[in-house]
Amino acid sequence: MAIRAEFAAVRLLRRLGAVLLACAPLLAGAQGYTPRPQERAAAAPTSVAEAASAPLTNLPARQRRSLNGTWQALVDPYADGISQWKAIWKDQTATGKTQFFEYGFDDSVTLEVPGDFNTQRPDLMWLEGSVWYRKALDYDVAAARRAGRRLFVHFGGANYRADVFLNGQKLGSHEGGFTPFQFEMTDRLQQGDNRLLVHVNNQRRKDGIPALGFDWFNYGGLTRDVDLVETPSTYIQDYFIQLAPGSQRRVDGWVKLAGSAPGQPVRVRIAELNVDVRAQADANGYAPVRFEAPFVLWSPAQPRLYKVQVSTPDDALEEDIGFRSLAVRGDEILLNGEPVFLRGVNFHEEIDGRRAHSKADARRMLQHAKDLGANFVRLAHYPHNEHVARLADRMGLLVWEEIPVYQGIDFAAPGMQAKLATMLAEMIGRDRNRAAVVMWSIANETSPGAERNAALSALAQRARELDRSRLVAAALYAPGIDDGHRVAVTDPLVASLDVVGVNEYFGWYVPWPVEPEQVVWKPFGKPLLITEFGAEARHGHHGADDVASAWNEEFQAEFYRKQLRMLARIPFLRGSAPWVLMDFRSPVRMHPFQAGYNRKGLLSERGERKLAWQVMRDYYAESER
Ligand code: GCB
Repeated sequence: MAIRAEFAAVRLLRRLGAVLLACAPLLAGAQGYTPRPQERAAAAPTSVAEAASAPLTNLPARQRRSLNGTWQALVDPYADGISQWKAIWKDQTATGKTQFFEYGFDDSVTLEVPGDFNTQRPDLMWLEGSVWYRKALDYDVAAARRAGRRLFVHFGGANYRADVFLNGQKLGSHEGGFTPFQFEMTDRLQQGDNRLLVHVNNQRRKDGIPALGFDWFNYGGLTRDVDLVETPSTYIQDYFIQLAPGSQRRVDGWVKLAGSAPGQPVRVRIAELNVDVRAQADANGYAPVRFEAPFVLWSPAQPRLYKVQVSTPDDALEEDIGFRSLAVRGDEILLNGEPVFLRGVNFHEEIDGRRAHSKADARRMLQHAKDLGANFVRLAHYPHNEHVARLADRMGLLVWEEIPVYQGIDFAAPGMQAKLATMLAEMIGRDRNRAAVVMWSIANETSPGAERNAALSALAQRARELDRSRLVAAALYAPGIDDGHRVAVTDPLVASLDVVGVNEYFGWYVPWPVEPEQVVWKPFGKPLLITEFGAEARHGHHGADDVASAWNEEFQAEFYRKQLRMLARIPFLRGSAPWVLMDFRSPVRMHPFQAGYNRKGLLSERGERKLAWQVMRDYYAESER
């Protein structure tokens, strides 16, 4: 009911666009924040404290043991094992005659990790609740300790809340389904057999991010890679090696060390460019890294990456990193100093009717985007797994990454601002060295109001403090119509953004106010991306192109032609991203033609092309010329 109510509200909001438009100035509570260039230059780099709370960067380069594979699993429908009035479930087997436990892992079912639990077993398909995972772990911890090594368990993501226990002791908890987290195990691991227990709960929550209603499948479980990572006692925890804003040659970054003696020398090398820079970490482990080099700049046409080596006397990591500059000039987006048009597409982290999680999955999705002629992808509506950004770096696709601040967020909930900030920091922390990532999006379709305006403008500012080298964006609700044909974007959040995304559904949720070419978009002095537009069609259904309710491909293709007629007449349009690349599961789409899928895909969920695919493909081929 809650979801339906939310979606009904959203649809109503769309219909009331014009009314909202008129009220927007009244709804605007906080003033937005637009940093002047000099403020940007002066903004301090990421503080040590934030870097210290971030998980280990560059996991692939580290000494690690994958904990992926088959885990034992117990479904706990009443969340009994984590209830406050009972003992927390432990991995135990009765030893005496009078001892018994009313749960047990020994003969439990199994689940593959990474992977959502819903689609691995038919009885879990609609589960929104608790599942416990168990993994036995045999590690030579004595040798690691002798060598002064530290051991962490690292999760790429677990939806939505996770509680992690090792040998019956709690390591910690994490909230948020789409960002990485880790716990140290150095002193808790035993020589020989160890038991890792992870309780994962994917119940939707009013104070969650996202909250109760969203238009995608709520896949639960250990959806991403799990690793045991070994580091030296003083280790490279994180680094940021990207060009300084406004420069195409100068890197202005830092390396952050953590551990017992963080004040160590740091070295950064890029052999191909004869870069060999040394710095000294301060007592907090923070070493500024500044140098200039004649980079071949990264771009979609030439996604050039350099092997960057970061080392200390104890630790060494290598990573392929690209360098490119990004700026906004008036209503233009500049990539390496040149105006760029973003030929984009949206997609969810879903493939073959399950949560996508592997490099192969990521490659398939990104290849579809390439085949469409895209140079840009919007990862809807949450950070996707790390493979996606890493592959985008190699394949030459610009990326919009977004935290799941989606529609009905309860901005007034206690602790919400801290939760937002943490999620943002976790997303930025993971991908800030990816040249492909050009925009951090702080929200999708949130309604203006005092609390929301204040929360999101503070979040935009936070994003800039964490990373001055990228643009801050959000996707806003469809604007209203003035004078019968003028579209005005009046959301006060615009003032806080570098790039403004607008989701509009003229011709689908709302009727065209006038003919597409008569619609006039009022300029607002910033780059505009149409971050969503789309209509539903079931692959293989054919019929008249003017009957939406028939769910046919001809209607969808005609919808696209009309949209493109409007887009061609927006002088400050800097890119578009159709909603959506592929049909995706959604429990709020239960019309018989939808059958549990949002059918706005240009491709079916099996990758079959609908007629609209070619319309969009032609448009992108044309705009590339
Ligand atoms: C939107 C949302 C997206 C939905 C889409 C739709 O505006 O941002 O998550 O799936 O509309 O299909 O209604």
